[in-house]
Amino acid sequence: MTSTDKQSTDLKTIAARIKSGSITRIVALTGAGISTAAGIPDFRSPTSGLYAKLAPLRLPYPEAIFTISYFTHTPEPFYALARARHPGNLKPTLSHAFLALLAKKGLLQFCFTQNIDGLECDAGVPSEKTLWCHGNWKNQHCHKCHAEYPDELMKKAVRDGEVPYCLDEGCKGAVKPDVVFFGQPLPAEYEEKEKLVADADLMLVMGTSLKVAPVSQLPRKVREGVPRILINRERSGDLGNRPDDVCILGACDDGVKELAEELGWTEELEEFWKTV
Ligand code: CNA
Repeated sequence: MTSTDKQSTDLKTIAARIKSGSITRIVALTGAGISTAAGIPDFRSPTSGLYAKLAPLRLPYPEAIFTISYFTHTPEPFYALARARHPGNLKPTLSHAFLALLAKKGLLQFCFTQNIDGLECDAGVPSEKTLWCHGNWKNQHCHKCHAEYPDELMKKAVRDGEVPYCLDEGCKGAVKPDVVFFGQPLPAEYEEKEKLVADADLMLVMGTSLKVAPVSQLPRKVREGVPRILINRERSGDLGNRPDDVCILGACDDGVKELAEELGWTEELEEFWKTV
């Protein structure tokens, strides 16, 4: 674990400001890296990430698997890998629990997640404080006629790696979970919720490569002089470029432990995690 040292702000200072009550509006932005410890591979990690496993599928380009125009005529690759992405019965990680603890303490203004696994809410982050920027796996519809599709049949399709098709004989479109594919719009609330970033007094960015727009631009909307913390295995976006940035490079759960330690919340977080 290394914290970069050329910044004017450090973790201790930020923790002290949280403890003294001068930071109360934390906005979090999370990505696949907070869920890898729960057993869900991310996209871009070099050997374990999903994009590293695509060769046998002979896709024209890696993102095709999540691109709506490709899915409409070739949905098979998506379902060939759906099971690995959606294993079910997962326990939220310490990082998810930390976000829920922030919410419980009244310190979490809002959580933008790019994840579709729902683990933030499973940990206890209130749904009214969460925006699933890229949708989620809770429901599914025919991509053509938008008819609903039963959960049980969807679970079977994912388990078997088979494409589920619309039950309307006249349609027969491929069914797609309500996740946002490349080429699809973000949820309608995104534009409005985005404004909360400018009002944040701390931004916490965790487990994301910040490669997918427009969410990747959210950290840039934080006001100058407001601290931003990155907890990730590698640098991402422009985090680390501002004097008030703190980058904790390493595993998310270790970074969260470091922050919890500075806050004096170590035991409380561990106890809280056991209850989620
Ligand atoms: P990404 O592009 O795969 O980046 C993940 C980032 O997390 C990388 O920078 C990794 O180095 C880092 N990372 C991985 N594991 C850890 C760890 N344990 N500790 C610290 N850092 C780690 O994923 P993004 O979220 O940035 O990209 C956005 C995509 C990924 C969204 O559209 C998601 O829907 C999609 N995705 C979601 C899930 C999920 O819901 N759990 C899983 C895989 C992909």
